[in-house]
Amino acid sequence: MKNIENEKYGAEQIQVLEGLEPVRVRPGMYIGSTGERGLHHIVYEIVDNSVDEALAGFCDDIKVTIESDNSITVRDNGRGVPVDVKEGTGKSALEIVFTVLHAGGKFGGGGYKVSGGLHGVGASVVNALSKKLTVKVYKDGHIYSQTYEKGIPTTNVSIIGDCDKDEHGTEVHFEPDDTIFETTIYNYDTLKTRLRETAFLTKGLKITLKDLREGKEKEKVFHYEGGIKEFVEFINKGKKPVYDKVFYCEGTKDNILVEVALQHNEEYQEAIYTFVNNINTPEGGTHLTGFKNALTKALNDYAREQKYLKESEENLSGEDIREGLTAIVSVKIEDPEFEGQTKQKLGTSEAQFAVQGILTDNFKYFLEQNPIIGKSICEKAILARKARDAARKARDLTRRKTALEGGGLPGKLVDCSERDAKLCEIFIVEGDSALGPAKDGRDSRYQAVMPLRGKILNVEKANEQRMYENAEITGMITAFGTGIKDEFDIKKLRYDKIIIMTDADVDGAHIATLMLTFLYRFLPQLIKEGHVYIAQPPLFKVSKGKKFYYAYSDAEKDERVKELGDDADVSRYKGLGEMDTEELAETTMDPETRVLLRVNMNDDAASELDLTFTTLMGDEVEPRRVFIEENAKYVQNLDV
Ligand code: TTJ
Repeated sequence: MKNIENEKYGAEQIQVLEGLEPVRVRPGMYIGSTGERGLHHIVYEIVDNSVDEALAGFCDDIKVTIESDNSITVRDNGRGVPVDVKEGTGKSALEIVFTVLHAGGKFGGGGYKVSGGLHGVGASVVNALSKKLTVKVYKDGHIYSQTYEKGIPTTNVSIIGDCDKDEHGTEVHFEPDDTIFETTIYNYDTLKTRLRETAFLTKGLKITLKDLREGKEKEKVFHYEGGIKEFVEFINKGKKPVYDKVFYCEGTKDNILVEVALQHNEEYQEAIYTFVNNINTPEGGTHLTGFKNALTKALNDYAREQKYLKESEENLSGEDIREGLTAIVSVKIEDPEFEGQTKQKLGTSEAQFAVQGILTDNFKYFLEQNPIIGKSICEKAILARKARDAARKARDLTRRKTALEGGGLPGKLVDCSERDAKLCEIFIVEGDSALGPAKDGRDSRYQAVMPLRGKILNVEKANEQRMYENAEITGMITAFGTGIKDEFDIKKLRYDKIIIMTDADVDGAHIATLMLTFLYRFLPQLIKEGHVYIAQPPLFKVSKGKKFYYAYSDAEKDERVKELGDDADVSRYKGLGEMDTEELAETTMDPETRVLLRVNMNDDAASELDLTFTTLMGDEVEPRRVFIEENAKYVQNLDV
C-alpha cells in the first residue's frame, strides 16, 4: 500500500451534476430493478467505491456486514472520503458525494474506476433509496459523520469522536427503503458470489462478508494473493485439468493494464470470462477479440514449430484450441468505451492490441518453457478438430434425415394447429405416462406437446457429436425451429413459450435442470429473451365434500387443512401422470388458472451459471424451484 500522505485530494475534484428526486421517482432507471437484483446492486454500488480505493493502492481491507435487521455496513481502510468544504458550494465534499448524482472523486492519472463506470451510478443513488444512511470517515485522528434520510441530510458533517491518529477509512451504514424495494431481505450467497469475484479480480484485497442475522450467523474471508490465477483454479475445481499449472501473465500497454489466466480441463465447454475495471462484460468486446487472436496464433505457431501440425495440414481453429478452456481476461482502462445495444461490449480498440500483444509474447514463452504442457494443449486441440469434423458429418446427416421425413418435424411432436408462433406454446413433458393427460388437457389450437423419454443427455458431459446423435435433443431443436449455432434465427421460433413440465419430485427437478442446461448452452437467446418457462404442477389436493383446493407447498397444504378442518382429505401428487386430464389442465396448463415460472439469466456474477425465476401468477416458493435454482449452477457435477 502507498503511504496515505502521498497524495492530497480536495473537494475541487468532485463534480457536481444534478439532484436526487428522479432516483426515487424512477429507481429502475438507476439500479435496473427494485427486486432482489436491485437490492443487491446497491451493495455493490457502495463496495465499488472501496474497490476503487484499493485499485488506487490505498486500501487492502473491506468488510461487508449484513446486520441483524437486513441493513448493510461497508467499511474500508482507505484514505477516507474528503470532508473539506468544496469552494463555491459551501458544502463538504462528503455531502456532495452522497447527495449529488454522479459525483465522485476524479483521479488524476493512474486511477481505474469501478464505481461510476458502466453500471456504477454512485453512492448518492444508494442514499436516495435508503430510509436512513450514516457515513463515518476516519482520518487525522477524528471521526467525521453525516446522516441522511431518503438522501436528504439530517445532520451537518461533524466530528462525532476521535480515533487513533493513524487510523483511516470510510464506513457506510444504510437501510434500503422498503417502500421502494419489493424485498429488503438480503441473500448471503448472492453477495458471497459477487464479492468473491471482486476479490479474485483485485489480488491482495481482503474482503470479509459477515452475516449477523439470527440463526444465519456466518462469516467468510476472500483474499487471493494469486488473483485471477486462483480464480481459474477455483472454476476448474472438480474438473480434471489437462495440466497442473495455470498460465498467468500481466502487463501494461497504452496505459491499459492487462491480466490473463488460463488452464484447459477435460470437458468440452469453453468458459472465458472477461472484465473491464472489475466489471463483467458478458458480451465481450475488443479485449476478448485480442485474447482469441493471440491464443490462436501463438498455439498454431508453436504447433508448427514443434511439428505437431504437418505442413499439409490446416491451422487449428480457435474453437478447437478453446475446447475445455477456462480463462479470465481482465483489463483496467481509465476511460473505457462501451458499445452494442446494451452498452456492455468493450469498444476501446487499444484494448485489443494491448491484450493481443501482451498475451502473444507471454504465452509463446510459456509454451517454450513448458514443452509437456505445450504438447498436451496441441494434442487436445487436434483431437477436438477430429471430433468436430465427425460432429459436422453427424449434423449434416441429421439435417438430411429430418428433411427426408417430410415437413422435418419430429414424430413425437404433438403439434398445435395455430401457425402464428406468437400465440403458440410447447410443453416439454417428462415421460410417456404424462403425455396422455397433457395431450387431452391442452388447447390443441395453441398448445403443442412433446414427450422426453427418461433423462436427457447432460450436455456438460457430452461432446457435440453425441449431442447430434441424441434423438431427444435433435427432436427439440427441430421442433423449436430456430436451428443452433451459426444457423440460429430467433425469427424462426415456432412457439412463443417453451414450457418445461416435469413431475414435482427430485427426478423431475433433475430433468428440468438438464433441460435448462441444454438451453443455456445451445439456445441461450431463448432464455435471454424470456421464452423459457417451468410449469408448476401442484403438490397436493386438499378436499372436503365438494370443496377442494390445490396446494403448491407444504405450508399451503397445512393452511388449507386448517381451513377445511382436520378431517379434510389430502392427496399428494407424486407425478403428472397421477392427475386426471381436467386436473392437469386446470392447475398446470390453462393460461387462465396455471402458475408458471419464467426463467431469467443473471450475469451479476460471471462465473456461475445463474438462472433466476420469476413467478407468473401466485407467489408460492416451493421446494422444487429451490432445487432447480441450487442445481442449475452445479449441473456439471451431476452424473447421468
Ligand atoms: C478520493 O480521493 C481523496 C482521498 O480519498 C478518496 C476516496 O474517496 N476514497 C474512498 C472512498 N475510500 N473509500 C471510499 C468510499 C467507501 C465507501 C464504503 C463508500 C463510499 C461512497 C466511498
